[in-house]
Amino acid sequence: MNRLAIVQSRGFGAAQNLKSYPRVIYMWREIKKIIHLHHHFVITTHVNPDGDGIGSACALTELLLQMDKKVRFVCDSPIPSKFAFLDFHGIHEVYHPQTDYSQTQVLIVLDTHRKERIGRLANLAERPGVITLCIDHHPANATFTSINAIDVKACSVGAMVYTLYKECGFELNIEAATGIYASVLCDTGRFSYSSTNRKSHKIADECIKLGVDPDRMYTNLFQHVPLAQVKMFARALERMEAHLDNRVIIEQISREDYPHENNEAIDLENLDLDYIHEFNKLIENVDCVVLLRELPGNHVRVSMRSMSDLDISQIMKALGGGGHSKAAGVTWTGSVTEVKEKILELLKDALHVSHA
Ligand SMILES: [Mn+2]
Repeated sequence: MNRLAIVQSRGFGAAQNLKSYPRVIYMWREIKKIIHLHHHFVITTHVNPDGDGIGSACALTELLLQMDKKVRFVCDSPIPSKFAFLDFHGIHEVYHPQTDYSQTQVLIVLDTHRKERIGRLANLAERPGVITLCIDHHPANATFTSINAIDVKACSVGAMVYTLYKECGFELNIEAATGIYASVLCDTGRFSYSSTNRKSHKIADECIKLGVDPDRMYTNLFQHVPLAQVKMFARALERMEAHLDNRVIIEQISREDYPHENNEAIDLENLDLDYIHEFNKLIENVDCVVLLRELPGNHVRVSMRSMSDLDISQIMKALGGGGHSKAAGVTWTGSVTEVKEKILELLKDALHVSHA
């Protein structure tokens, strides 16, 4: 049985709850129809794009090119250099208000369904006559796009683009396979998260058969941690705290910990700290790890990972953030101490711990 896609038409508001829809409505058909009927496409993904957003955009670009469509990949962020190899046609552009997007007929949003996550691409989404599609795997209560394929069971959006490829009757080329493989590898934590399923391995198998080199992909995507950042992590580890019967680990990166090598300005907000969470997953018998990172301007970036059945998306939602059940976050305005207390309070309830 085909599993997929929650699709609804424009006008769907927060008043109606997506969850009240049958969990899975098979609606690639609608998306295929829109693709067939139009010619000028803009693909986008969330700001600070990750391997899934970029990998799935890369694969979708290939599909649309195979269908003789005009494709632009426009983001409100640059592509991190480690992902640049996925932009096979050099088509990625950072959104610019002076650029002419008037030919755009369809905007396809990948790996998010939230308007505020696509930055200034929201201007394009609001343009009269532009049809908006969304392909995403984050739990959604409402969307701003007209037609949505949302599959919370999909291991990555790249895996959903893989399905769309098959639905459209096209075979993956090596470029599409590379994008899809990258998306699956990144969003499954290299086949280790709970999102990893048979399909992720099946897709990987097909990509490798088409020529994707797993060793090279690993090197390209993951071997990028500067020594200065490892030293920063070492300082965070030194002041690591265990709370709630050692079930909760809290790590904190203070402003003075940030590396300042070559006096280069670092993009503190977008530091890639996945390697820290990869390390944290090795810790025995904990329910979750909370990484708190001081940002300029009285902000704290909170990123949480759950190692048990604990659904941390609820915790982050309570603080105004969001995410998946096992990986979620929020940018908090206030002090580290304040947000730490709030999180511990929420976790105490969630974990049914009677004492702190
Ligand atoms: Mn994703």
